[in-house]
Amino acid sequence: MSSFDDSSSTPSAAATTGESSREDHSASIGSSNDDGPVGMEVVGRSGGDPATNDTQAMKLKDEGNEQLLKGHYLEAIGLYSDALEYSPTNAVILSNRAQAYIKVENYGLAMADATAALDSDPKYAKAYYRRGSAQYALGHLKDAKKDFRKVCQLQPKSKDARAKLQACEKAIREEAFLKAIESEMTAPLSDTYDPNAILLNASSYDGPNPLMSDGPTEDMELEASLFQPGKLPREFVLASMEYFRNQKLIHKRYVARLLLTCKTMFESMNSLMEIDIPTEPPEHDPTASPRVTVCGDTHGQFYDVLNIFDMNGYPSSKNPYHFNGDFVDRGSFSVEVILTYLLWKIHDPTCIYLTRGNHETKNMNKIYGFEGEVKAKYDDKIFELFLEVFGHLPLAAVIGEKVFVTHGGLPTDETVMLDDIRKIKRGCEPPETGLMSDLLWSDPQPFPGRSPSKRGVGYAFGPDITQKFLERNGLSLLVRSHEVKEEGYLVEHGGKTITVFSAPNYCDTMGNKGAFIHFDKSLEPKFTQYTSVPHPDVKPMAYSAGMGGLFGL
Ligand SMILES: [Mn+2]
Repeated sequence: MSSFDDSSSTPSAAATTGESSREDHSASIGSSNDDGPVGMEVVGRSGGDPATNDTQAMKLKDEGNEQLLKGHYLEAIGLYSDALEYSPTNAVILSNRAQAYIKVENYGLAMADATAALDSDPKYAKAYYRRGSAQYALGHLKDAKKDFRKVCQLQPKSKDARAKLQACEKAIREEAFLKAIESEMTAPLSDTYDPNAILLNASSYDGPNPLMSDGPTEDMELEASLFQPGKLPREFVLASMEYFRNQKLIHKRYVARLLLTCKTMFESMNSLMEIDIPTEPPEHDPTASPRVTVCGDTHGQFYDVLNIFDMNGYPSSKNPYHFNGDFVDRGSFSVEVILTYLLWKIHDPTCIYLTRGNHETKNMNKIYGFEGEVKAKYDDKIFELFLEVFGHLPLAAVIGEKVFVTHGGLPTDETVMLDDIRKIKRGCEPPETGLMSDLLWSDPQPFPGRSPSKRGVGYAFGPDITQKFLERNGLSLLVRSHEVKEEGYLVEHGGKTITVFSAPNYCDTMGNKGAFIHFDKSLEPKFTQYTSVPHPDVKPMAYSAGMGGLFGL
């Protein structure tokens, strides 16, 4: 619980959030959404009796606080926006809306609101706190530190404020340390890490082994050979998924082998994948048209991923899947989700395709749970290997030569060709700007042109930008993910942009459906929607304790 929280606070582990769009929730958000960049002077209903306006504003703010508490972030944003129409420069309301924006990862809007709050009340500590949190999420550690220091000055007795400042200073020191040793230790961990040295004690591990024999083998060469692309037995993948379902973990030695192979494999691929529509239907559904299944964000919701496979069959070369990024964070079964995808990938590289999302990154994993989860379930070395794998994930795909798929959205530079995307250099965290960041972070907007992103990274791109990109590259459709949608998907830009999101009831609070898309050779999208299934009682963000605390979660 954060003492800076105007709306009191959300229950610790359950407080989680969604990336989300405002356009498609206009009914619940209110008309003030169309007002353009937040933080601008809003000319609203002020003009009436000041006392009445104030009462109205406070009433709407209280309603907003109630929604925020329930984890209904979009509704809260709508109510705060309505309140601001009556009291446009109210620092408390602006600061509360900033908090709601942080919950849905709209860091750009959060910073604008917090700054506007400080314009009207330069001594409002909570607004510095909100802006510091947004800066921190964006990796702007030094700016974050300035804001947290200001909070400490304004509230010298607050232990909470000091803890935040210290966490921030620690992160800055860590970053400086990593930079300093970079020159001596240029070799990635994968170059020196030796899975053969990991002891597997047969008496304490009752999980599956890749030979599918009674116990693990001591023949390291044989074991390693099974973790090569195309060699991993399907039975082992299925047995591992079953083991995960029962909340057990396959042995660290297998995970290490898997990650090392995946890193090498992704490294050898281009940043843009070409995926063909199969010529034969899935084995389990021989009368269906041959198809590729595209899924959006799954965010650690392992039991919902199992449900997708129940509905749509296991991955195979005749039933290929494309998971479009954001496999991890938020949901507390992120390890199980990503291991499942990687096991399938090594079983048969043509049965599953993976593109990187903005959550397959170090900064996000620190805040939204995956780092804590891997360290709790395995260790810090395994986490480092995961980061190496993420760094080499491809960034986009073209399905059937016509459908462009990427996690966030389109670059706004109007000369970008597929070949430029194919050649993007990987093996790194996404830079602040440029092609990689645009693909991972951007969102569509309903009106033409480009705008600064509500998130503070990437851009918002209009229908004209989509149209020109598709035309220039001989494509017919953009499929992207990255934003929760009430129906699990949303068609925009005159049918040219589809958002698909596959984590139903996101973070256990959003109430949305999940969806996936089939593309057969007609390349007409066919949607399947579904609701969430029960999962064991581990709340979303349960492993984010360290950094999640920075966000008043
Ligand atoms: Mn995303």
